[in-house]
Amino acid sequence: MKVLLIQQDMGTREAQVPNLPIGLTYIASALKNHQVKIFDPNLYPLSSAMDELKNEMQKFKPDIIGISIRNIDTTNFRNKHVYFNTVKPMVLAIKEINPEIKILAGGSGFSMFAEIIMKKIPEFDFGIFLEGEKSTPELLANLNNPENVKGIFMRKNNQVIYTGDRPLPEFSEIPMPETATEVIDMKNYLGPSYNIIGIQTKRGCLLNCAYCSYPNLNGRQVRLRDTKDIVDQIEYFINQFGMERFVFVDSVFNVPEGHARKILEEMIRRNLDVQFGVWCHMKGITEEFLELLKKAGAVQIDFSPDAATNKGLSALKKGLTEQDIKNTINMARKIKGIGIGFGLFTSLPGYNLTDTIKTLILPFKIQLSLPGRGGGGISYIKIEPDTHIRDIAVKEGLISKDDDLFPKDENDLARMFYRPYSQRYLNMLADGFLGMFERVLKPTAVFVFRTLARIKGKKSAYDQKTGFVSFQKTKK
Ligand code: B12
Ligand code: SF4
Repeated sequence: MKVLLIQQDMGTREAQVPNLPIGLTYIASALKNHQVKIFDPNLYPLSSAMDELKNEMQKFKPDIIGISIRNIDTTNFRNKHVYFNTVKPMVLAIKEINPEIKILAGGSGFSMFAEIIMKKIPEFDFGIFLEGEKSTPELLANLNNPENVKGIFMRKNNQVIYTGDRPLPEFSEIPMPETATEVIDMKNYLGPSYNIIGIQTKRGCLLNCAYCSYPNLNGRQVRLRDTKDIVDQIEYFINQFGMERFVFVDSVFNVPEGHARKILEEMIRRNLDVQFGVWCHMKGITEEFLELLKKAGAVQIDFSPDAATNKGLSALKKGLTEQDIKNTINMARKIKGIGIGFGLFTSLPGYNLTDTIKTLILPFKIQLSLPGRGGGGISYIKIEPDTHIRDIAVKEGLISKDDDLFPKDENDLARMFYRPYSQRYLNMLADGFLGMFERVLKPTAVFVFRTLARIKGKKSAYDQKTGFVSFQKTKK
């Protein structure tokens, strides 16, 4: 069969560099017996993307279409945007070219709201729940008997039905993501940010943070991939496409640590000339491990303590204390020339003025300890389905127990953040402070650090995500 796999259009071209659609490259590798092509509308200007898609359909003449719905919204209170609303217009454009074509949906955003999306977009014939490497080829082989395939949303007698759970695929057995030029043009993803190309070393997360949907999407057991295979993949990307930077997309890279260590040691042994970004957990992190990361090519290490105080850390079930944060900052000070980011939330269960102030000043402490290369981003928790924070929000009357948490638009999205009424004054304080930080303090800090970098004769890199400047060496 001819299968056209399409990435969701983000609906905006500002500040968003198109990421390599990693989920689709894995699906394409699972569909080796079919003729597959990946189309990414985000590579084209917004005004012409749908025409490009129609052209692609006319040229390739697919028998079936798959759409990846990765993001529903920004999950960011200070930049509220609903991405999902571009999906229906894309489906209608597809149907305009071929009204009979079957369309399947998949992706993490889809899986978080599978039944709702199937109901909202009746043109979707099928939905692939969770990881699709096994279920997608099985479905294509059983299009006349889809009910026999587990892990599928489908329609029967005008109702949406689910065919039942299936085990998540064994990650070590899944082939390397498909990157053949007739499937996807990797040259489009060699941009200046390390966030564009993702490399996955494991699936699943052993931790259980109160707000997080990752374990619902990829399981609470970790499924590791062979370390040699991973380094082979990185080396192949470097040699084949000239990849200079990438990001490890794992939930946390250093859990379990032995696996991460083997990958880094192998990268060093092979002397790979590449830079990367990575998320690490603070528990068990050592100066020696940070050094190893740097030696292997890490230019940005992000931590998600998520809370600045013991009260918040315990409410979020992080398994961390304020001391762990301090220790990590102290260790990071000794590892020079590398960006260190800390993700934080304010407005956590039970927060008072002291907790809020401690949260607001932590990014400054980080900046002072790691001048020009340390950053802390503060946001509010977006309440996602099937998470512990959702149960707390229901108990506290913040949302109703029937709330499907699917945002219709930006106004609707606003109420889905954990901002309890009892903390309204604290949140006003935080909003004012964060607004001032965005408009005044951050641009000033960026200016100062860039000037310092210039005086010191070093290159500086400004990170859009963490909003800070680092002195790391950047490749041309
Ligand atoms: C790594 C990551 C990032 C990295 C991506 C780096 C890169 N180059 O790939 C960075 C930091 C850049 C990032 C950014 C963002 N992210 Co992010 N990200 C993730 C994370 C942790 C892993 C994604 C991943 O790589 N998975 C590995 C691949 C192989 O899996 P997959 O894509 O899910 O694909 C599988 C299945 O979904 C399915 N599938 C996928 N598509 C299709 C299509 C078809 C047809 C079929 C059949 C099957 C199928 O099969 C695939 C193989 O098994 C997820 C959490 C998660 N567990 O999904 C969040 C997540 C997807 N991100 C999220 C968000 C919000 C964002 C941002 C919008 C944040 C922001 N405000 O800027 C941006 C958007 C960027 C963009 N352009 O898309 C949210 C989305 C939730 C929501 N409510 O919308 C998630 C779910 C995290 C969360 N908060 O819960 N992200
Ligand atoms: S926040 Fe990170 S460490 Fe915590 S459960 Fe989610 S993916 Fe795992």
